[in-house]
Amino acid sequence: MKKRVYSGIRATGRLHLGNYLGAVKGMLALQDEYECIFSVVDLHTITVPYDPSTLQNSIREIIIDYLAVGLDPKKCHLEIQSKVPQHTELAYFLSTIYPVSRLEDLPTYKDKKAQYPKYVNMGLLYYPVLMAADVLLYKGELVPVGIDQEPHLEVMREIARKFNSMFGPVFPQPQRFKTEGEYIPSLLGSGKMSKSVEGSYINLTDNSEEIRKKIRSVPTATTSGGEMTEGTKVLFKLLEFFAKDKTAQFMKEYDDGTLQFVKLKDYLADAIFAHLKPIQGKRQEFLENPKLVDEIIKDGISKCTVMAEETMRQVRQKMGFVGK
Ligand code: AQP
Repeated sequence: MKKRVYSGIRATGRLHLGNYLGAVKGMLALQDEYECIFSVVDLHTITVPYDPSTLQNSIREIIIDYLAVGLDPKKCHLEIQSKVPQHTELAYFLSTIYPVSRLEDLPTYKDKKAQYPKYVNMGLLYYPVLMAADVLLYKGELVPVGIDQEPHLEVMREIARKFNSMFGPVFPQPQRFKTEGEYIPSLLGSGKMSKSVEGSYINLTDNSEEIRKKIRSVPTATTSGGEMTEGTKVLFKLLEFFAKDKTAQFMKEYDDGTLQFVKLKDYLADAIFAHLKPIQGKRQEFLENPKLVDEIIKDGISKCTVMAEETMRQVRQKMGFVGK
């Protein structure tokens, strides 16, 4: 049997370069070789403030982004988390074997508490348990996600080990599949690129003007040379992904003190757009074919439900929920 891969993205906004390089690139790398399930994790979406009237559209936008970047429904299953109710059933079972104190210590929980001090809810605390259930439901062994998710992967493995030792072997020990873009910094020069931090990101759907404007606004220094500012580091990091062949030349100019930042920025902006343009073209094709998208979603959910139910049958039986 092929190893299983699981990853998901929240429907909190359009995909950005951080999601693309940190998670989606990993998904693309794995879809040829493994049995992959890629999800829009809508139940995780609602742990932060959101608008119910736009939720369904946001979910669909992520599915269309997945298809546009090249996730192929012939090679992987595309899922919407809430449409496979076994996710929440398993999460509840797993929550009964895991200590609250460990969850309170997790950096992502602390970050979100600081970001939304008036929206600290049980779902936010429970997030890593639901995420563990997401992956374990499919017995996922590889999880292509950014480095910010590593603490959640550890929780997942702890839960899997504890379950196996309490009730008997069911779950594997999932590992993070690392990509070169596992951490893409914010364009603002501090923190990570994030959908919910305005000014921090470039979306996969941005046009050339938007990209140029955003890249031009990355804070740099007035002259080049010496210790790099965080903003300059971001530019060089993005160059590595989108214009690798020019990095050495720009770096030399930087070290010589002759670099004109605006030249680097415009070069980079054009290179990013050149990379995104075909993705945007494919996106348009899927937007114009809603029936096909509906069928892909329906098919993905139906296949995932069969796999999910198979695991849940084992879990219910092991945990004493099946009579003789
Ligand atoms: N800056 C990043 N660099 C590398 N990987 C990243 N990921 C997110 N930001 C970066 C990876 O993208 C996947 C999906 O993330 P998510 O949308 O489920 O949640 P997130 O990590 O909270 O992403 P955002 O953009 O920061 O969303 P908001 O602002 O809504 O919280 C994950 O694999 C993540 O590692």
